[in-house]
Amino acid sequence: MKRRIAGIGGFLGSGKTTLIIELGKKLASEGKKVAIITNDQGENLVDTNLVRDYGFAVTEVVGGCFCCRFPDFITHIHEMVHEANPDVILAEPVGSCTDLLATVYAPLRKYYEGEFNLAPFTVLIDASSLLLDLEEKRVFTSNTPTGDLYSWQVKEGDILAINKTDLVPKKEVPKIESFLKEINPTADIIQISAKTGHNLDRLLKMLIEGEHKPRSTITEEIDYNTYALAEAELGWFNGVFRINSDKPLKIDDLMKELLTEINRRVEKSKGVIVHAKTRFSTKEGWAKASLVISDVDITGEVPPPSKDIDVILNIRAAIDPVALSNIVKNSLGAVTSRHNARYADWVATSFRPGYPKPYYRLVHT
Ligand SMILES: Nc1nc2c(ncn2[C@@H]2O[C@H](COP(=O)(O)OP(=O)(O)OP(=O)(O)O)[C@@H](O)[C@H]2O)c(=O)[nH]1
Ligand SMILES: [Mg+2]
Repeated sequence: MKRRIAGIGGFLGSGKTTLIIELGKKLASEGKKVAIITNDQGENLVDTNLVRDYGFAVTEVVGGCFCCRFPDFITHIHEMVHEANPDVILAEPVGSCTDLLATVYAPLRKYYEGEFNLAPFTVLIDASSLLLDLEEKRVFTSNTPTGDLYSWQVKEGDILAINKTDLVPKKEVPKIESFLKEINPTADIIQISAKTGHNLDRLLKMLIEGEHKPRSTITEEIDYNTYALAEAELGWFNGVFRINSDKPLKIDDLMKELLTEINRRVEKSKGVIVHAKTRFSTKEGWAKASLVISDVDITGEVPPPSKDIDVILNIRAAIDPVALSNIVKNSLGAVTSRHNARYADWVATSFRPGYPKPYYRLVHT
């Protein structure tokens, strides 16, 4: 039996994990077995734990993107196929990654044709971020390495799913569509909201019934130096720690306070958080909080106040990674001391992603 692999890409914070969970729930309700593969440059991932929280079979490729760690990607998929026997595998590449058609889709088609069939490659667009950007002509729309990376992501989508449409006025969406069409005239464009569920049935149908086809329309060559510069503009922080207190602490307030404090300090250092996400868990449950463009959004069923909280924190920000790590530590110190609490068992890494060196690169195949 051939399994279907659906790649769900898109920039950091565009809603990939949220969408994957929602699509996974829909597939499961139709009796299909779903497995998910997540990916990051570092370890200790909020996304992997979150997907597991929702009960899905999950595996992760850490320490580099699917393209640079293609053998790991395949080994992990094979293990998951053996353990979970999935009909559909939903794959989330790192949000700062591109050139995935040549480095992941083409090798899958060439060397694993008998095992997998490929759904159209979906690229998510955060409608609210892009709209802000279009209005102020900032990061994604400008002639910067990040703007270039973003364009490549858009160019690669068989499907461009404009996500978070619940956050933008309807009359503004055509602006986004025409921006996308100019970069990628052949993609199927669909407006969705992973949060409200808008158009997800339609998108799922496209993913289950459609086929990824080799894209002869991409004729230019990606410039890996520019791509590497874009990735290197970001500081990466992945950490785990525990918060202990003599009195029970309110989980949602604490998550908000921590992310807001970190954001305030990053802004003070002239940095910008692209996506900060955290998972707080207690004996009684878990919740996730995300900060994209300064707003904190909480998902999951927030557990009751607790004295012992396990935290995973992942941040991608335009700031020096060492400065970022110090900011996280200082913010955590400030927030815990405000509540007469303490933090312990701190394990963290911070770094800039290295130069992308894909294992395979098969162009126009
Ligand atoms: N309002 C709204 N929020 C959304 C939607 N989709 C995702 N979000 C929120 O956007 C934030 C980021 O979502 P994620 O699913 O973590 O994004 P991601 O693309 O997986 O992020 P990275 O893995 O860090 O690249 C979360 O707070 C989500 O709840 C949507 O359709 N509408
Ligand atoms: Mg994610």
